[in-house]
Amino acid sequence: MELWYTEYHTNNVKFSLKVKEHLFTGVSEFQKVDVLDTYEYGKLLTLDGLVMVTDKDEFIYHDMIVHVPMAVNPNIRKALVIGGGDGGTVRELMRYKSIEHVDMVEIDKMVCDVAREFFPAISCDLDNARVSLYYEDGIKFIKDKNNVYDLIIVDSTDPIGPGEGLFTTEFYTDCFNALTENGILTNQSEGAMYDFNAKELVRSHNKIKSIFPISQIYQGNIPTYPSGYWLFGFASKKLHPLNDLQENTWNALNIRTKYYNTQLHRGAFALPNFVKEKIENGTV
Ligand code: AG3
Repeated sequence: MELWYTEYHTNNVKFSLKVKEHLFTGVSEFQKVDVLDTYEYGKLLTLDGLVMVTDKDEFIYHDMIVHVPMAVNPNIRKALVIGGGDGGTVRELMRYKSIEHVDMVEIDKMVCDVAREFFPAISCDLDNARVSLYYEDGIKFIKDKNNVYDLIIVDSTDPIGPGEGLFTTEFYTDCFNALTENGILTNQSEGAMYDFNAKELVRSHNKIKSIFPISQIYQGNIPTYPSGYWLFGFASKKLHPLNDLQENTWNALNIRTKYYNTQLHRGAFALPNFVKEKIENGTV
């Protein structure tokens, strides 16, 4: 008998992976958490049935959400990660000696527990001495923070369920206030191919660009996310993702990455016309 996991990317598109074993299923206060062992992508973590990470392609997402802002400001000392319970984002941040401290706020402890048990290579820095882990609602956590973080990474789910409040104007305004003068915000911004994702991309970008002087979208290829083509947001008070790219400084750090490099950094901001149009027009 064959066992397959399926995520509906739209009502008319299914994405399926052949499964060796269903390793974990649990229902937390916030969502349904599952771990599956798949033939092609290794272990897979899903939340409410949607792909979050797989062993095989997680490096792409985590490289892009972390190294892009770090190469624009390699002097980042204090960072905040909202969501990211699997630990991949924190793992990449910990590769910079210059980072003094990371606050990570994950609403659902079950995600971290499951990551520790089934994804040791992703969760390996959750207990790093430079990381403070809070099992709290990121929306509340950030409210009273002023001028504290050089970098905020919103490593969220899709804007349905517990991730929804992380796509609001109020939340982005709180991020703006929590950032220092050179502060950068990166977030996962959904996709552009399917309407559901594209609507969220445009909606969140419209909000962020009304708050931050600099706001740009960049891309990465993530085979297990809807359409395999995914987008990220880069927003900041001062630093431009291309004009301020510290190419030589970043390369001198000698951080070995599997996806990111500074040439790709430039290319990531060169968007296809169909995406540019949606973003510029502010509609899908
Ligand atoms: N964050 C999830 C991105 C959205 C995926 N969407 C989907 N499969 N429909 C990933 C967290 C990784 N740290």
